[in-house]
Amino acid sequence: MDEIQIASLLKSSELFPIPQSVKLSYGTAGFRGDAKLLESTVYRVGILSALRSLKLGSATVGLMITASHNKVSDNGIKVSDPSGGMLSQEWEPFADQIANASSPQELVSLIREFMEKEEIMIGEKNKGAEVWLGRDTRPSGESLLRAAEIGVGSILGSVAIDIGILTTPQLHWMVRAKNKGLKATENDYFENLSTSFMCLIDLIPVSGNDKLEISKLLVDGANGVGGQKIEELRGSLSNLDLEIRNTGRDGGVLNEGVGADFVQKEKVLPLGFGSKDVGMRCASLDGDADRLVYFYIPSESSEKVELLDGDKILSLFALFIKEQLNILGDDKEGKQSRLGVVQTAYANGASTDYLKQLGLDVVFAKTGVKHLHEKAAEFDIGIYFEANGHGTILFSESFISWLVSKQKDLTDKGQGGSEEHKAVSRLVAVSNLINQAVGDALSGVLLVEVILQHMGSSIQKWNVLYKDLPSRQIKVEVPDRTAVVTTSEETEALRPLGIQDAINSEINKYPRGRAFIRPSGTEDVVRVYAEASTQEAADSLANSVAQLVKSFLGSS
Ligand code: 16G
Ligand code: MG
Repeated sequence: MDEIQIASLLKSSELFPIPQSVKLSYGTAGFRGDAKLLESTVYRVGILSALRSLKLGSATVGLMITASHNKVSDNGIKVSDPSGGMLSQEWEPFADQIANASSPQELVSLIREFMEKEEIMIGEKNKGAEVWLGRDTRPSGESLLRAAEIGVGSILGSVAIDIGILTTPQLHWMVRAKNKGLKATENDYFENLSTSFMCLIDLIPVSGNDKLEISKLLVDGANGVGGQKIEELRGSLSNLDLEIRNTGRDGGVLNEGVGADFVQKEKVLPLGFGSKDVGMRCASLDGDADRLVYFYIPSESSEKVELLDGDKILSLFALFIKEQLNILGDDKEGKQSRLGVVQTAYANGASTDYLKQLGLDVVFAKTGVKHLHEKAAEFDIGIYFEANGHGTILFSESFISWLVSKQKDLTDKGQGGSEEHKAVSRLVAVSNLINQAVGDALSGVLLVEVILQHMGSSIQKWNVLYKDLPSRQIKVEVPDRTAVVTTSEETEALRPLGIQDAINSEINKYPRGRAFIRPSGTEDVVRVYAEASTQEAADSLANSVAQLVKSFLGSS
C-alpha cells in the first residue's frame, strides 16, 4: 500500500469516527443495529467490499443496506459476493476487526496486514474494484449509502455504483447476473420473472374444457420495499390477481404489526387484514423481501391465522419438482437426478416426516441462509427453506445443461408436445424463475401461485399436506450466550456440560417431544425451541428447558 493510498484512507476515515462502546459483529447476516450508530461501520464495509472485488479480479461485489424485518430506526449492511451468494465466511473475521478498529491508524494497519496476507494489489496494473450499492426504503438508507460510497472510493481506482432502492434478493440477483455477463438491470430482473412465470403458466395441463379459475391473492408488503416492487411487477403479469396491501404509501410503518416475521412469530393477522378476508389466500413478505410466508383466516371468530410457513412452501416445491422428475423417469444414459432438501432444527417435525415419506433426501444445516445454501448446492436440485420463510431452489450448472440438452433432443425428435418435454421445460422455467442467488419472496410468490394453479389446489388443500406439530419458542437472557456450544446441526448442546442430558430427560416426558437450545446469531440471547403433540405440552417443555438454561448459565 503506497503513501497516497494510506493518506486517502486516513483522510476519509476521519469523517467517520467510531461511536463509543459499541461492539459490532458481522453475525449471521451482516452488521445490524441502530441506524444512528452505523455510519462508520458502513463506511468500513465499503472498504472491505472494494478489497473483495480486487481480490476476485475486479468482479462486481454488492452491498445491501437493510435491516430486514427489524424496526425502521435500525439499519444494517451486508455484502454479496460476485456469485450473488453471501460474503465468503473466511472474510467475516476481517469484517469484525475493521468494524471495531478504534482509530484511523488502527484501521489502516489492519487493512494493510490483510492485504498482504490476501495478496491484494492496488495499482495501475489492475483494473479497479466495482461495487454495486442497494438499499431498502428505510429513511436512514440514503446517508448510509453515501458513507458506503466514500468507503469504496477510498480504495484508489474503485467505482461505487448506486443502483437504487431494491429488495435484498434483487441486489444479489443483479450482482450474479452482472458477473455471469448476463443482462443485469432491475428491468431484466422483472422481465426474467414474468417470462419464466408465463412459461410455467402455459405449461399447466388443461383437462377437457376446464377453465382455470384464478382467485385473488392478498399480499402484505410489510410497508417496505417488497410491496412496492411487487406492485411494479404486477403490470407485466397475467394469470395472477394480486391485491397488495401495506405498501408503505398509506402511512403504515415498516415491519410494525406487519410482515412475514410478525405473522410467522405471532401467528396473528397483520394490520390491514380483517374478517372480510376470511378464507382468502394471503402472503406476507418481510421488510427486504427475502422471506415469504402464506396464511389465511380460518373463521371470523378466529384471532389466529392458519400459517403456511417456509416448511410448507418447501413441501409444495418439493412435491412439484418430484412430480416433474418422475415424469422424466430414470434417464437412459444412467443419469439419475439427485433431489435433496435442506432444513434447520427449527423445521417442524411434521414437515420433516412428510418430506421423508415422499422419499426425499432430507439434510440439516445450521441456522442462517449461508449454511443452508451451501448444503443445497451439493445436490443437482437442492431445495432449502427455514421455517421463517427464507429459502429457494438451487439447480447445479451441470444439471441445467443436461435439462437444456434433453429439451433440445426431444424437440429434434419431434417430441415437442410430449409429457417428458413439458416436464423438462417446467424444470428449466423453474430454474429461471426462482432466484439462484438467495431466497426471494417475489420469485417465491410466483412459484407458489403457479404450482397451486397447476395442481388446481386451494390454500386450504395445500395446508393439509401435513399438520404442524404445536411448537413454542422462548428467548432467555444470560450473562454469556457463547457458553452454549451446539453440534453442527444445532439439535444438541455440547456445552455447558450436562445440559443436554437434562434437556433429554425433559423431552422424554412428552409424546412427540423435541427441543433444542442455541445461541442467537443476531441478538444477545439463548433461544429455546420445543415442540410436542399438544400446545400445552410444547409450552411446558419450552418453559422447563428455559429453566435449565437459566440454572446452567445464570440469568442476566
Ligand atoms: C438472520 C438470517 C436468518 C436466520 C436468523 C436467525 C440470513 C439472510 N438471515 O436473520 O436466516 O434465520 O438470522 O437469527 O441469513 P437468530 O440467530 O437470532 O436466531
Ligand atoms: Mg429479510
